[in-house]
Amino acid sequence: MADAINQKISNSRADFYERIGEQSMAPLWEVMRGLVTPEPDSPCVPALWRYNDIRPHIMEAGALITAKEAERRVLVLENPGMVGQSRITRSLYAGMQLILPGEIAPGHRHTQTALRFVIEGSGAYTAVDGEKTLMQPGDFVITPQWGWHDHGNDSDAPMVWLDGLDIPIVQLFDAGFSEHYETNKQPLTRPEGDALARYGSGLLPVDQEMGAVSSPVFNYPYARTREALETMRLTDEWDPCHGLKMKYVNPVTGDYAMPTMATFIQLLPKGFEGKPYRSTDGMVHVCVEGTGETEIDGKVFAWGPRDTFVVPSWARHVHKANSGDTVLFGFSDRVVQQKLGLWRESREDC
Ligand code: GTQ
Repeated sequence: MADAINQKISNSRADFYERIGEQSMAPLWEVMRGLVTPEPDSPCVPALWRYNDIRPHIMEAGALITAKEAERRVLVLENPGMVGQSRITRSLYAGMQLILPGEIAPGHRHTQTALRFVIEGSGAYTAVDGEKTLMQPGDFVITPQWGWHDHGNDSDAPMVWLDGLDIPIVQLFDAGFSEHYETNKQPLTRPEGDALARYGSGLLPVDQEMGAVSSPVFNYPYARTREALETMRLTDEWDPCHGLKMKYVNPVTGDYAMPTMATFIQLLPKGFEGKPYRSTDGMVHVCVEGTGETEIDGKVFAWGPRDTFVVPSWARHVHKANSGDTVLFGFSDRVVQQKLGLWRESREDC
């Protein structure tokens, strides 16, 4: 009897859903639980890309297509939980870009913001808005939204860098525009190092306005960053979860260096054993120096120099450094979440 009644209800509901579907409507109560969750329920899974494993494929791509034909010769680091979606977390894209000696990646611009984190090679360049910067391993380089940029390699060895872009965020807003530059290379109007001297030396032009959302410093050289970490460590004050962790900032505003991606550098001293931590920003890490491991939701990922790994939103994790000092670069959408009042972290209940 009860079964028959339930069947009747279920049939009339199915019939109702079909009829309202024709009016482009749907019942919230059938999907509510997946929409408004008690805590983040991310399709992103923890993952590690060991550079030694992926490098042969990156080099193989170099033999299959030129940087010019590909426009950007990049192997996307796709999160295994979101196959086919060209993203490493729900909100961020990452890929390994290769430029061989003598190649150029032609000029273009787009509303997506990009960061480059140099993994291998030395002396290839990126030109942004009339200034060229030569890149070294560990340098963090910014391509601001809608800025013309082209890349090239006048050195005699391949260069590989990690691209981080806010492609899924721009997609979310349907706000993507792009265009090609009329020639491969843009004209250079400022000498190399101008931006760093003008904006990254504890000085600013006297009438500098607050305007731009991205930092005018577009290369944060690793040599400077590393030296800063080395001096700061002398005070011997270590965060129990993060070791010594700093954010890259826009010197004009004091905010994060880019509007959609927060970037970090972190020193874990020899033998560091972190306490558990989680936050709502899924974080992409690159190991620059040292070796260590990160336990993410109970699974251990052991990494070394040039390896990339991703910690999903709200995943409990613990960093450990092995016998040497370790430096980790990181990027996430924390800057956006903080602007929207969404960002949360927890050290206690995880
Ligand atoms: O270098 O401009 O990995 O436009 C993806 C899209 C790099 C770039 C990527 C891009 C670029």
